[in-house]
Amino acid sequence: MKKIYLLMLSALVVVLGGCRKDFEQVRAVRLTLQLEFPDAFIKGSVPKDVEVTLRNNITGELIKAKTDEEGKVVDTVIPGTYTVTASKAYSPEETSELLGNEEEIFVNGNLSPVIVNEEKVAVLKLKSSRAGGLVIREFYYSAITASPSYLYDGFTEIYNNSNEPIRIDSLYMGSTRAGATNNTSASAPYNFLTAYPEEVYLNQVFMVPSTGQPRFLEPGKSLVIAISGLNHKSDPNGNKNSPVDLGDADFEVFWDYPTGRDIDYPDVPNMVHAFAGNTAGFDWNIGINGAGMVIFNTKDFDKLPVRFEPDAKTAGTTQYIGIPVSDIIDGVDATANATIFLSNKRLPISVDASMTTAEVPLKGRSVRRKVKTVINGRTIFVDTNNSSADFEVNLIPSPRKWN
Ligand SMILES: [Ca+2]
Ligand SMILES: [Ca+2]
Repeated sequence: MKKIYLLMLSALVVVLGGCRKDFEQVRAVRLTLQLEFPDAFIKGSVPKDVEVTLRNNITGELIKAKTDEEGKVVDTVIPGTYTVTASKAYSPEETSELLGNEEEIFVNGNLSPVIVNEEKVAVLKLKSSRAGGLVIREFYYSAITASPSYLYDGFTEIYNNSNEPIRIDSLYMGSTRAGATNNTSASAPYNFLTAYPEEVYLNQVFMVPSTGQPRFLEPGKSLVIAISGLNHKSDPNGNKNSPVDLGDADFEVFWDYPTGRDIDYPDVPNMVHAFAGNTAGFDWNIGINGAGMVIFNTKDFDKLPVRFEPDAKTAGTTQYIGIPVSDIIDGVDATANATIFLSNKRLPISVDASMTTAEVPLKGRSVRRKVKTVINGRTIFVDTNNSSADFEVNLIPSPRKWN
């Protein structure tokens, strides 16, 4: 028996010797990720216990780890191309030791692509952002197929995830240019991210109307904003395949295009149309391949910069308005499917460290935030400013239903 093993072993050595290159390609190598806090943090602070996810871009395999006492993750991985994301939420008490002031914050970061051929050390510089009490709880953008496709039953639901009422009159919401179906599409990169990393560029912005009286959203309550405020399932203007009734939405988007094709539903009040980057389409076409969706408050909306996309591969007439990242309350970077690289994100890392997806367009699916816990009947949703961790697919979009 021993002889046979020896023979087999020597045969193996010959085989391996003959294709040494192939053998080396599958040998696991050591990857060290060194995380660093933003410069504003107190000198010597170390990002300990930060959740780090490594995704193999080819196999899709996920490796999850937490940083050690030195802010490092050391792992052995098979050579390949990886996407690394990191995020952690800090309580006001924890933040006071790191930044000096007491407020709830997030730190986030990503590296993509990380090409690992041999032993490698990569540094991931984190960014921080404030935690807002308002979050996007659900985002339905993927629409349905029903020859022709029906694109008007989308909605965004905004939720008060805090324990105090939050003012919502004059709250803005807006979307970036739509996502692409693949990484090689001309519309895949969003060149604003490299040129203006501290701003979010939007092509449509709407605002909750203000009557002069403060309007509050209570803890555990939500605001449903419909593309069009009708019962899409039963209304003759809807489509029987739609999964949603938005006849009781809090607001709808009504845009009186020259085409006159959008309908103003009288029972649902209208959002104020604050900015239009173009006038194509018949309603707010967010895009069945997703987009970055954000909510924000800003003081001087009229003074914000308006630009064309720098070095755009697809020249167009659309202009975009730049919102400072510091004004953003919450954002979700929704994309067409799980193959889209982080380099084709629409939102900066400090707004959303990664992306989420309804996986397939035209199947009536949404993305929704995962439930973290329920305290005295009030649901609290996961919020780490990292949508791949915070969100999940909802097979049947469910406005105002989460338990
Ligand atoms: Ca509408
Ligand atoms: Ca209306």
